[in-house]
Amino acid sequence: MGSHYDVVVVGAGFAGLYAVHKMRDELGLDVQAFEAAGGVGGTWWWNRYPGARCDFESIHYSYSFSEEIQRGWEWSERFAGQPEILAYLEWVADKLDVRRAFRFNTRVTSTTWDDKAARWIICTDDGATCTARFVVSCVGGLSVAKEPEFPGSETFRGELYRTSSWPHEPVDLTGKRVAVIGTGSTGIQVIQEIANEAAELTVFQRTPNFAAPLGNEPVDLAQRRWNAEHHAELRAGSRQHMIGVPYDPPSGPALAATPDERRRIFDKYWDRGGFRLLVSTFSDVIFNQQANETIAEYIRERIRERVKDPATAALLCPTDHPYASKRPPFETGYYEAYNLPHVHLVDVRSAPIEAITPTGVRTSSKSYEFDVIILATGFDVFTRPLLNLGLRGRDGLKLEDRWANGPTSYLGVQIAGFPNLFVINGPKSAVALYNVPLATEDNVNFVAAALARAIADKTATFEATYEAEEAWGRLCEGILNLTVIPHSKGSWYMGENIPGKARAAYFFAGGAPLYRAICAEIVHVGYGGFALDRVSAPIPPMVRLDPAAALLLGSMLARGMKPLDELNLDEVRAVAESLRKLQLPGPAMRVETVEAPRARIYIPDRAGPLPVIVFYHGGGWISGSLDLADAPCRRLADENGAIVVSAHYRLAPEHSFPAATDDTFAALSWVWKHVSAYGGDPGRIVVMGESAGANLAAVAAIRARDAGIPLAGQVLIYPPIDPEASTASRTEFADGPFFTRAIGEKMWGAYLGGAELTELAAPSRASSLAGLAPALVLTLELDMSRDEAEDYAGALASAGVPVRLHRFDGLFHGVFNMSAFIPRVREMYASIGEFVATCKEQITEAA
Ligand code: NA7
Repeated sequence: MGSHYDVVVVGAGFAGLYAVHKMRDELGLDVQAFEAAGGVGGTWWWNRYPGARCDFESIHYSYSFSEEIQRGWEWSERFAGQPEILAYLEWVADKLDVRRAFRFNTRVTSTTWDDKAARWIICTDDGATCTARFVVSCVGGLSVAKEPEFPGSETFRGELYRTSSWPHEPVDLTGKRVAVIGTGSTGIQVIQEIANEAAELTVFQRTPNFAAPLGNEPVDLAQRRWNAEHHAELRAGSRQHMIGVPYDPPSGPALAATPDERRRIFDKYWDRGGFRLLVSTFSDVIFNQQANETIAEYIRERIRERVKDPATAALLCPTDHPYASKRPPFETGYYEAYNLPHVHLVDVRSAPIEAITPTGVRTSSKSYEFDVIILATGFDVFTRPLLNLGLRGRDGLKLEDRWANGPTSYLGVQIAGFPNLFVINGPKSAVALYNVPLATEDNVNFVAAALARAIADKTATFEATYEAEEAWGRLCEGILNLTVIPHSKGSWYMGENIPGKARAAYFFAGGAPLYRAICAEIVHVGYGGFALDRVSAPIPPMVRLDPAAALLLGSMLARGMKPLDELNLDEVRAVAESLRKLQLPGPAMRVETVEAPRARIYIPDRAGPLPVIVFYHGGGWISGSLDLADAPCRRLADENGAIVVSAHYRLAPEHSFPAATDDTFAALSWVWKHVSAYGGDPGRIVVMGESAGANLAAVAAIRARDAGIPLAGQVLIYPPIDPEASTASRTEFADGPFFTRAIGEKMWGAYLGGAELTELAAPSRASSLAGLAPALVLTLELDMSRDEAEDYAGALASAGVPVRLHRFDGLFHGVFNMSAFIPRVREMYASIGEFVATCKEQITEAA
């Protein structure tokens, strides 16, 4: 056995260079690195094809960790070409002096876990073996080319090139008949670059792509310097942006805009170039097929404007997949290339390529002759580069067996069963939709912190648990299913570009802010979801989120939402009112207002007498309004065929306890006496509230019992019950998601205003709960008030009150007001509907 190291790093791209620097220079570890290529650069070492360039601006597609590196390099183009990016990475490698950590031209062939010694055994293709406590894979996601499906390439008598292993010496295409197979990002870059060089260029296209302008241009000297000097302000906010670049936020949903507004916004971002067309136009294009079609048709129109021959234009217009369901490519003069007389487009969807022949390409309908064939047919993404490391984990577990049904991982960083193996930008990481250098730095930093922790604690094994991996997999899949991405056909996004490969979620599509927040939470709770020396820490709340709730939280983070407890009173009130934008609109109906007590009465167009719901809005007793409750009350009235009275109450701290409970009880008493005038049945009143409003509803139910007001039911939607409750959920969800213990305490404090805690504030303190109206208690898994609400439901049941308890997994406090973005809120309405219907029956039976 050869040498032993603390860490073996594999790969010398963006990830490998930074990982070596971080582990060796910052953690002081003994690091050996391997790279199959002859030098540093990763993707940018291999992909030397004509026209190769990045499609995030170079000022963003570069490292951010070092002030010196950011200041020291000036980019000559907005989107640098491959030679400049490679030169940059070589310059960085020299600056960090990391080359000496690498053995180049050395491929790792097997990586085997030795459980007894708690270390990895790494074999390389030069016959050497070494061992390491940790392996950090920096092999990249798109680093293994797809195997060509057509036979005969070895028989071709001309020159055959693959874009992903392009020769280092110049390739002269002048005067030659050239074929390009593939029209993904790579094919498009090659085609537009060589169109003017080749004598004849024939493009074999199977699926047309939605290419949009890149917007590349040279950067003059003064601007270059300015960019280097002002990197901090240029990059500010990048990490809080969904895709890791500080582009404009979108202008709301496309479906809410007029055709003219849509055109104006699409034009604006079409001209500004790159991913802006996707992320700065409209918020729904990636989520809603109908919205997506507006942008898809816009791009098709632009293609038809640019390509002169209508038949060729038609062939270039994608119609079988939504925009951005495949990785969107960007172009510079791509479509104009097809106006050149010597550029030909061949549709190999209708007549597939059958073989490469000694003289060219044969499709099912025709043979073509070429001097040069260029294969731009894509990559076996994410899984193949790791499989090629020959990984065997605990008990000889082979990675190919583990991944037989598709990749599994936790955060994309670890794979259960493979202790001490860390992956930078692995399958199910955020990298596919997150500016690569920043995604890379985030992952390397996370891994370095994990290593530091393991070393400090003398932890022999650090690994993801199977349960955490499953939860993460569910979240990745759930989020992806909310987007149009699964509607792509043949995309590497879904693993579908490789025949026989498992169709799965290969990446986390929740965006950078959410991914970063989840990683931060995992660290904060002591590596939740990981097992250190086989002792596992619980999976943190954010990993257990309902996918839609996760996405909503991600977009709040991207909009710079501060934790609620850091907001002042006016800001909390503004946030509460802003929740209205997250609600589904309520149906139109007759609404009456009364002033004493102040209330809105929602009256559906049904024959009465109707059941009655008295509703109290949420907002922590300090915020919220009848406006906030408007859409929910309309929906409750419509779905339940009920008169809904939405009752105003005075807010703290201006009006502390008992103002709110007095107001809400007064409203209930008024309803009992007067609701028949509005078509309501005073014998069928259900008192209902959300959050603090649910606390008020519970108290109102007690006061109603004591005052002899008959209630048919009480619906408590995640009620806070007692500020002094000491429950597991208060601890577990103290930091959210969304609603924190600190804001909860502030709200209770403001409401009570120093008053003594009695049953009129904390209903569980009532001397007796017997004789209360039947209750429906809705609780949320990821809510700090969950346990006190469930305990209250238990106490009601013990007192003989009929109780239904319904807990919703994956949801956090406040979601009742987020129905437009969290579809499962409809389950809460359904539960309420069933309960209210039962209340009717009870009363009917009693009558
Ligand atoms: P892509 O995006 O996977 O594109 C590969 C292209 O090759 C695509 O047009 C494929 O058509 C085509 N292809 C693959 N196999 C065949 C066969 N058998 N016949 C005809 N055409 C075929 O890879 P790229 O290298 O362009 O881009 C990869 C990433 O690099 C890119 O997303 C950026 O992140 C950077 P299909 O669509 O499958 O019909």
